[in-house]
Amino acid sequence: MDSREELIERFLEGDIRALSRLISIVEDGDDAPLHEISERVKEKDERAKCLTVGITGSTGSGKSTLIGQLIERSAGRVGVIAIDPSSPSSGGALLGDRIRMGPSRAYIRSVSSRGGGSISKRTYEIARLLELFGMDLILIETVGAGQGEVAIAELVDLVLLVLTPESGDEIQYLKSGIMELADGIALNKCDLDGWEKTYIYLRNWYPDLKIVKTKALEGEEMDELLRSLQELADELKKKGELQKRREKRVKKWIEERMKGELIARLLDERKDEIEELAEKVARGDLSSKKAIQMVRI
Ligand SMILES: Nc1nc2c(ncn2[C@@H]2O[C@H](COP(=O)(O)OP(=O)(O)O)[C@@H](O)[C@H]2O)c(=O)[nH]1
Ligand SMILES: [Mg+2]
Repeated sequence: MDSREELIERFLEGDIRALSRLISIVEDGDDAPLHEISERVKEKDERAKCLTVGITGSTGSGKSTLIGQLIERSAGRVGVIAIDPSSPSSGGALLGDRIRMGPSRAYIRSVSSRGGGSISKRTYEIARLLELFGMDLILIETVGAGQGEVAIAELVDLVLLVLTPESGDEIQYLKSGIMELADGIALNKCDLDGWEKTYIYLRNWYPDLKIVKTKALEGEEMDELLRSLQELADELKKKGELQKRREKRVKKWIEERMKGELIARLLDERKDEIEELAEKVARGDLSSKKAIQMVRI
């Protein structure tokens, strides 16, 4: 077994196996390596160049296929987080927990959503490790209609929604407010009949959204999609929106962590006192109202 210190050293030297090991540690709930690494990486430089994109949509819409194509075409290093729902999807084989050494050197990681909606609780931390490792592009694949997409928007720079012709997804998403969270749409499977109708519908309802017609299976329009993502990021950057989103998610994360620390410390310090008060209430020697008042002091 390598020591923590060794793992971190190797991570900083660009060892992808050390990255993988550290992700496992962080995934298990230990933030220490993340804090240590953030302090040692020239963070501002890393963050300025990495783009994090949430790719969301129904199961079978072609998200994994699309991601595979983007990896092939991306000039930089790509990190992928595939958030698995409990049931394995057809994309499992493509986006398994393995290291893919294509021309662009991508790292793909599957994480389970652990029953907590469609987003793993540790997605933010894993994405941060990928960012600090020096990825140029991070793609986070999520499934689910509803809360999942809402949560993903808080973790990424921009959200790409993958729709397919005549699936009716757009109607369902319209109702749940997901369309409002999307920065762009990939209308995938445009090799299928009926794509025009869906495309026109989307164009009419969302004139301001970037909509790219794709055929992920054939690898068509993938350069166009990559370009669109970059354009979207540039536009958001110009408006100061990218920075705002990034600051918001760091703030939320660190606030939660600090609160957690504080609560743990207080509970530890006052464990005996709490137990004593609880026993008094249980015996009828103290009212619950007084116990609450006393613990506040
Ligand atoms: N006809 C067609 N099929 C596609 C296209 N893209 C993906 N698929 C197929 O759709 C199925 C689901 O794709 P997958 O990438 O696993 O979808 P995911 O569940 O959203 O990740 C697979 O059988 C793919 O081969 C496309 O552009 N056209
Ligand atoms: Mg998939």
